[in-house]
Amino acid sequence: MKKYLITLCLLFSHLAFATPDFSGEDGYNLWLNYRPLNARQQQHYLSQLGTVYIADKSATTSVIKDELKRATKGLLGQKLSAVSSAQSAKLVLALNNNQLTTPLGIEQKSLGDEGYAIKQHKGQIWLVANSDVGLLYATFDLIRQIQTLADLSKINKVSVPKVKLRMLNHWDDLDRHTERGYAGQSIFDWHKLPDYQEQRYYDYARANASIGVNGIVPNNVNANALILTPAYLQKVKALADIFRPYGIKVYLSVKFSSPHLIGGLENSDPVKPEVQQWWHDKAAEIYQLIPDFGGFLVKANSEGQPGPGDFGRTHAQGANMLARALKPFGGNVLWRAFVYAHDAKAERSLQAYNEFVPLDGKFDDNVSVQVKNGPIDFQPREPFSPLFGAMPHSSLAMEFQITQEYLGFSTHLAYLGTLYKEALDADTHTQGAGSTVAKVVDGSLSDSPLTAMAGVANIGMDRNWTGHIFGQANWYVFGRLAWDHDLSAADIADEWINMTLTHDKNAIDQIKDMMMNSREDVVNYMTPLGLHHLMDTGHHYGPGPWVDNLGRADWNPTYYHRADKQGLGIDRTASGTNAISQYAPYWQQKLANPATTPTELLLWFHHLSWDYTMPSGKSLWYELVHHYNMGVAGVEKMQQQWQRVKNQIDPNQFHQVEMALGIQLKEAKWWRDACLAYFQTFSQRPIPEGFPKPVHDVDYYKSLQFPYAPGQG
Ligand code: BDP
Repeated sequence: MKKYLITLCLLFSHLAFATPDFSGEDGYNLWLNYRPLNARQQQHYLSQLGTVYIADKSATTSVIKDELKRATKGLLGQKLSAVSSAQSAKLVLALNNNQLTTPLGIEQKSLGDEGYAIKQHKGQIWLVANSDVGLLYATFDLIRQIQTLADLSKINKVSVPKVKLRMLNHWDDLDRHTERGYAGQSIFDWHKLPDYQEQRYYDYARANASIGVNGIVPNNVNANALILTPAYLQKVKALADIFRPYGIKVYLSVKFSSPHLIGGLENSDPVKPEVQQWWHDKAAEIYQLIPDFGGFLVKANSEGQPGPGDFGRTHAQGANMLARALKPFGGNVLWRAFVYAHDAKAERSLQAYNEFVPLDGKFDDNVSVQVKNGPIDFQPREPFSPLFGAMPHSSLAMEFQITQEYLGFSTHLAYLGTLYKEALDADTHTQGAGSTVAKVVDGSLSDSPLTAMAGVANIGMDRNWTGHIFGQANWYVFGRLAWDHDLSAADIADEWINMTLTHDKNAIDQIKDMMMNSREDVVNYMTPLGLHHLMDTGHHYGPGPWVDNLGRADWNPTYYHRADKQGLGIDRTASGTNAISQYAPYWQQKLANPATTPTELLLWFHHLSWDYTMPSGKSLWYELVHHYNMGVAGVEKMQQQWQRVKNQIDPNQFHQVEMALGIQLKEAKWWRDACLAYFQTFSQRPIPEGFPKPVHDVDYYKSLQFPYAPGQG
């Protein structure tokens, strides 16, 4: 009997060991994961916050109360007791303009519509704002302070967003397919709306409000005109009603040819009075349903989408026509600058600048031109787009991609905080040193008061929302930087880890190190040293540097890397495409010469010989091989680091990331081997000693097919 028992125990212990535990937190709660603090910490915060007074009553205050309840019950083991006077409360939430005069002497103006203050005052903690949405932001900040174990005893902060419109752009189709989405179907169930209102919508709104996102576009920029039909507008209204108390406005992607497609007009030429009238009437219809509707996002004359160019009109004429329809109701137009015209002779990286800079100053004041961070298309690394700084009389919005179309879908760990910061901190030198992209975007370097930052969402129906647990960090960091671009990527990573995964100091250090290096690892094993656009066709999954047979020259990777017997890289100096002429003189000078070009962008701007001597003293070929291998080594290191934190992470979350890292390593090697095998056919040089040779020949890598890779356009 005893023997049996021992065998049974051994069997079960073995099973427990071998089977991952998927019963714990699976990521659904995101960073609003209110796990209980330890008893000492709970005691500490309860003594500071035990009783609460909330002065105002509104739909948003209900959200505040619910969230405070949920957070304190989870984190502190009990909810705060509500009291009926500010004097008797430890925690006071008050509108600055309320009859209840706050004792803090905060100037109302300094907080604006959405800013807030959190101040310790004579043993009380005050949350003060001019609006209830400001108070909601303050509440989420206070919760974050607790989740990150901050000291509240001397808290004294004022926080005001640096950018006005902080938006998520979903590239979600009405049939729930998500273009470039890798986390399952769209969360927006258009078929069941308006009547069926998923819990997810509320949790999505909470998550967005917690990071300050105040606008969402639920439908794809490759828009379906149906979204503006009465039946769909009812569905949009249902979403807007849900999101309103969270301070979130709904915008829509619209198809420029809607007047023709759903309005029955002969065409959609923006100078025609009947077309203008159609948009005016449509705007009035929308605002009747949704009084705080945000406005329109437009992809026009780009990748086959219709636009004003179809009638010989400019982007400004098209954008202003829509802006004038929205203006009486306070709406805005986000007009995308992601254009490369079908007939353009200019090299692709030049085209957005060529089309838009001549229009500087011609856009109405409720239009923002939405520019991707780099001149091509969300590559793992690009220089900043030369449009930033080149249109000082226009509002320029930043568009980042949060979904990892070009950085490993949802199976690669790539923390994008470092990418976003690199872009925002880049110095355009357009108005002297210090003219950073961030200052263009936050309006300090332009005469337009409209400021905006958009992120292409990575959200879907997967239980953990983003496919990869660490994809959540990219949603999080986008929101935090849109609020305040001066925050550092490392500090935001620190917050996110504390809130989402663990409070263990050593584990935080390991995980932060993984995150901070992860994007560079991806750059190294995919597109090092300024290479770009090497991905395979259509789905963009995996390497395809050999592709040279697509309908347009600038869809082919060969157009961008220009590998030949002599060397590698595209010459964008005066002897080549002269794209450097679009940058300020400071950069023109630097970029004209490989020796003064930042190494990480070398092959973006120069075609260099395989034997070119790199700053390290080694040849270009050697450094290329070295970088591809550094990328792979980086993933191996992440795997080791992750194993080290195993005991500090919820098993379910741990296993998800563990499995994804396994895929990432396989795919990093695949990228390295496929690219090096291919480039070697030009360089005709051996793989330097000490580095592994590609496992297969190029033909093998070329033969791989992925007809069902997710997210195709
Ligand atoms: C590209 C995507 C494509 C999008 C396009 C865009 O591959 O699916 O429609 O960007 O930004 O990166 O409009």
